[in-house]
This record gives sequence, C-alpha cells and structure tokens, in this order.
Amino acid sequence: MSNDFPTETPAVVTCGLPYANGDLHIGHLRGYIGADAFNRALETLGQQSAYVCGSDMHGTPVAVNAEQEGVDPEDFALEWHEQYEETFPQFNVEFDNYGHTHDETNTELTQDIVRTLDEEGYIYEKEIQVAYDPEADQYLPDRYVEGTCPYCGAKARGDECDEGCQRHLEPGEVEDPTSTITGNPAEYRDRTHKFFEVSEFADYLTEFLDGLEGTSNARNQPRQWIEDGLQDWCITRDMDWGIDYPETDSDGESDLVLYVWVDAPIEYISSTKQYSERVGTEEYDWEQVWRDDGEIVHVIGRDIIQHHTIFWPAMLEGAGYTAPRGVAATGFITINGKGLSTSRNRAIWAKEYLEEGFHPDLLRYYLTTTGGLQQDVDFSWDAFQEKVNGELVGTVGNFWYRSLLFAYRNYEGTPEADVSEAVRERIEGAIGDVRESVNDYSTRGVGQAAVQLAQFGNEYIQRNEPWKLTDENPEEAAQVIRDCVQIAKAVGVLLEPIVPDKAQGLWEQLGEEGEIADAHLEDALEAPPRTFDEPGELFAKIEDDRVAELNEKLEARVEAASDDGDADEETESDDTAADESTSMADTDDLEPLLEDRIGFKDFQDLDIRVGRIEDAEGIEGADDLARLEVDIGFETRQVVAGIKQLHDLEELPGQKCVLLANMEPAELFGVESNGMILAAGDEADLLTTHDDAAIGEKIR
Ligand code: B3M
Ligand code: ZN
Repeated sequence: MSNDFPTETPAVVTCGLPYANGDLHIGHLRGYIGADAFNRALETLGQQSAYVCGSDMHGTPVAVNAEQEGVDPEDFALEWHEQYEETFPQFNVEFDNYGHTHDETNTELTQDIVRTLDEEGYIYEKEIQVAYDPEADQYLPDRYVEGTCPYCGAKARGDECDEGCQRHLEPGEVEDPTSTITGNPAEYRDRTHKFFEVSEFADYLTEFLDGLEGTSNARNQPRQWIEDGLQDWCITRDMDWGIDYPETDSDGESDLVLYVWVDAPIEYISSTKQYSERVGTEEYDWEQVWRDDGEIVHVIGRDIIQHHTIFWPAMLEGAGYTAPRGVAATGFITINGKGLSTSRNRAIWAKEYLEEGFHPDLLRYYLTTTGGLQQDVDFSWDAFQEKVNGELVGTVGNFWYRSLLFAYRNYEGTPEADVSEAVRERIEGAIGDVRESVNDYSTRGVGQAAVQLAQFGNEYIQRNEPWKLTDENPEEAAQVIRDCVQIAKAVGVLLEPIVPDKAQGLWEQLGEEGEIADAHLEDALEAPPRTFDEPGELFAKIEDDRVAELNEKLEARVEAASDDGDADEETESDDTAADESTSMADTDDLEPLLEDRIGFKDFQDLDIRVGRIEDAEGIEGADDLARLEVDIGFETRQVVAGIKQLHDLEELPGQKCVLLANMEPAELFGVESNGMILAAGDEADLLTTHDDAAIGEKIR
C-alpha cells in the first residue's frame, strides 16, 4: 500500500468515550489500553499522532443512573469524569487531551456542525410516535423504555438491541414498550422531531467502506446494513439533559436536546481542538486533521460499529469534515470463560487491580497481546500468571537482566565492538514486523515481534555461552555481549508501546537519557551508552498462592452478588468500549433444544476432525461464501463456508478448526465443498480445540 503509516500528514487516535456513570473495569481498560498502545506504536514509527478522548456526559445512560441516585446529572457525570481522568494515567494510558462532551468546546462545535447539516439540507422535521409514561407524565427516550427488538425478538432498550442483534433502534421501533420509571406499559404519542438524512449517504458510505482500514468486523458488518437499506436517523430527544438543538431560524429556544450519539463523537474533534489550542497549531493542527488530510483512527467496542461506520462518517461528510481512515472494533471480554457482568460482580475492576499491587504494564501486556485489538479476550488470574511468568518474567525480563548483568560485570556497560551483521539483521526484521503489525492494526503483532526478539536473544546467549568465552576468547565474548546489549535495547524500544514503564526502566538501566517513549524504531539499532550501572530485575514472578487467593476472592464476590437476590434478573447498565459477552445471550434468543435423543452410535457416525485452515479466499459472485483449504492430517479438503463477510479471510490460514469430514460433498457456486466447517452464532464463531490435539484427531 502506498499510504502506509508513518504518513506525512498527522494522525489522531481516539477511543470510544466512556459514559460518565460508573466504575471502570477491565472491559473499559481493554479499549483504552489497546488504543494507547496503538498510538504509542504509531509514534515509534515516527508518525505524528495525538491520542484523544473524553467522558460521555449526556444521554439516558447518565440521566437514568443520576436519577437513581437522586443527583443532578451534571454533578453526577462530572464526578465520574474526574475519577476517569485520574484512573487512566494509572494504567499508563496517556491521552494528549481528555475532555468531556458537556464542555464549551464540544457544545459549540456540536451546535455548529448540526447547523451546517441543517443549512446543507440534510435535516428535516417529521412527526413520529414517541413512548410516553402517563403516570410519570414524561416522554421515554432511549433507556427510559424497554421492550422487544422488532428485528430479532430479543429484549431491547429504546435505542439499542443490546442483548440481541446489537442494532441501533429508532424511537417508536421497540415493540411492547414499558417504562423503566414506573414499569407500566408505555403509550405512543405523536411528537415532531428532527431527522438526519443518512439514507442520502448510501453511495458515499459504500465507497467509504471500500477504503476503510481497521479490523475486519468494522469493515464488513456495515455493508450488510447498507444493503438492507439505510433509515434516516432521529437526532433529537424529549429530555432536559443534553446539548440543545440549535434553532437556525431564531424563533427562540428549542425544547429538544440532541441525541447523545450526535454530540458524543463530535467530542473526538473537540478534544483534538483542545489539544491543538494547548500546544499551538504549529505543533499540531486540529483543522488540518479534521478538515483536510489527517489520518483518523477510531478504536471502539464492537457494539458501536454502526455509529462509527454509518452515522458518524455520514455526519462528517455532510458537514465537510475528513473521513476516518480506520476503525478498529474490539471484541468482548470474558472472565474465566463467562461473560463479564457488573451486576454479578464478575469483573476485574480498575481500582481493584491496582489495589492488589500489580504493575499496570502487566495488564497492558495481557490485554494487548492476548486479543490484539479485535479478538475476544478471556481473563483469568491463572492465564494472567502464566503469561506474565512465561513471557514477561521468563523471556523478556530474564533476557534483559542476564545480558545487562553480564555486560556490567565484565565490561561495566556496553562492550566496545560493532553489532554483528546477523544480529543487526535480526533486529531489522523485528522492526519490520512491528511496522507491518501497526499497519495491520495489530497490537498483538507488535508484542509478538518484541517478545520473539527477546526469545532469540536468550537462545543467542545460550548458544554462544559467553561465560566460557571470557577467558578462552575475550574478543568473541565482547562481541556476543555487545550483540545482546543491542538486542536488549531493541526489545525495549519495540515493547515500549505495550509496557511503557518497564521499558523506561530498561532505558535507565542502559544509562540512556530522556524517555524511551520518544525513541523511534530506528533507535533500536543505535548503540547504548558505553557504561551503565548494575541492573536490577524489572519483572517479578506471580506466585501460585497469590493466584489462589485472587481466584477465591473473585468467586466469593460473584457468589455474594448472586445471593443479593435479583442480580440475575437485572439488565446490565454498562456502557463500555467492549463489555458484555454474547455468551450471556438470553435463552429466549437461542434455538430450542431438540427433544429427540440420539444414541452414541449415531454420534460416532459423525466423523468430526481437528483441522487447520491452510488457505481462504472469497468465492467470486457469492456474497457470503469463502473457499477454504483445510488440512485434516490425511489430506487437505476444499470446503465452502458462509463466512466471507464475517471473518477476515487473510487471518484464517494457520488457525485450527473443527470439520465434519464425512459430510456429503456438495457444489456451491461451481465450487465443490468436501466437508463442513463448524461454527456457532450469527457471526460464525469458528469452533476449535484449545490444547494440543493433533491435526486429524477425531472429536469424540
Ligand atoms: N459512550 C459508550 C459505548 O456505547 C459510548 C461511546 C461513545 S463514542 C462516541 O460504548
Ligand atoms: Zn435485535
């Protein structure tokens, strides 16, 4: 691609704004840490970039919670906002600007953009039916009403099918509405509201999606929505809390506020503007980014893809702003294999993690390298321990410590020699991998490149045994250690986006000046200072009894919450960048269990095998079908699967899968399918095995 990062023009990385309405947990952190790591990685490439965000203060998610506590929504939201501002840096999440949607910058800019859309003719008025609670004598926007999703039948909120198909719902769409204030059935009443003509942008959006970068879910899902036909979008609400709809024809104050999803993404621009105003437009020009040729990257939860790939780009285009370059949508978080649930207290809370005394970089490493930006992440204290002890302590920390200690003891620092050609090439290879991973929006790739380099370093020491060489061949010993010190530094530079504090620790041990965060990839090849002090160990092992204790605590907490009574019935009110798991699907949404039983023999007749996808490509002319080549040990099978839209085909080769091998062959779009690959759910979640079952092994 011609326009790879780093680009000539400045970038901005944003992360979905947290609603200012409750404690932060691992579901939130995953997004903010992921985006922070991505932004830092961009900067190591030499990309000029800003990382901005802010608290989402408006809307019913905030109003409903404030009301429950009997507090004014503004005071309520501001309090959470301040807490978030303090919490993020504790995880080394460093925003260049962290604002909020209720501040002056955002209020003005929002009204300005809406006015422009109006002047451009994209906004019209229409009478619609709005839910109303006669007892509370109040209209019921969004979360004030619940009912049934008209598309999938799941229980849904007024504006989103949060437990089912994840669609955005327009006012009046939810069926059998009940008021969340009184629990009474709601009435529908006629009201006049403002609409944004999203339907006008269908062609524009199709083209936009063709060029969009980011994760495959964000690039592919919206195509279906466009094909199904775009509806115009109601952008006002009957509420007091929010930004007033700007009246263009000065006939007085509006009694409508803007829908929260109008002013929330505009905070991305407002926050960038505040950053620019602070550092000066010479250094960073928000208008260049947002109105001209900036590289805009949004990191979001996968439940808000529609807002960021349909509504938002249409607004930007309509008002004359720059289109996003990439959208990366994070998957879900599970805890011990079960859906994260705040009402069940099955969550890892930000505060709790820090109070347990763990270094933030450990969680950063776990979250960014387990799931990258897109994949679902399961968190368990056991897996956390395994990853920390294995990769950070065992591979990275061990390599750093042994090479620096050896260098210090024998040479008081970096031995005087040039890095050998082979090692230089190996480091250059790792740098190339990082560059490629960033352009693939893969933080996991960044972490892997660094850790594999450390692994190479360990093997290099082991193979060359410098401790033997110091006497036998001092010159060669110096060469080996010189190489190792360089590898150690390179691992630090490459891993900085993920573990910034620990990398800074290494930087200082090497006697380097300033901040490793300011280093670029090429600095990985620059010699460290000639002398440095005795190093210390940067990572410590997590002991088994700590893990046992943490598991017990978590279990006790979850139990206590379910003893509390109605936790199981409660509707989740979390609004995170990546939150609840689909594994919590209401059983009403599932296909009913079959009554008829089969014998073991019937089961044995199914020849189900462990396979590995070798190749995957779309089938021309078929919207949904892909042709896969699956190695099942004995042979490689060609199968056709309906996953073209749902998976990034390029990422499939190498993945293990499960294949029904004695399925009758069939021909689809002229391609023979010789077996069936097993998957679950609307997004074709591919089945796999999790340990070391060999390719070809039968499933029994
Ligand atoms: N405040 C939180 C969510 O739905 C919402 C994000 C706004 S991003 C502009 O995940
Ligand atoms: Zn639905």
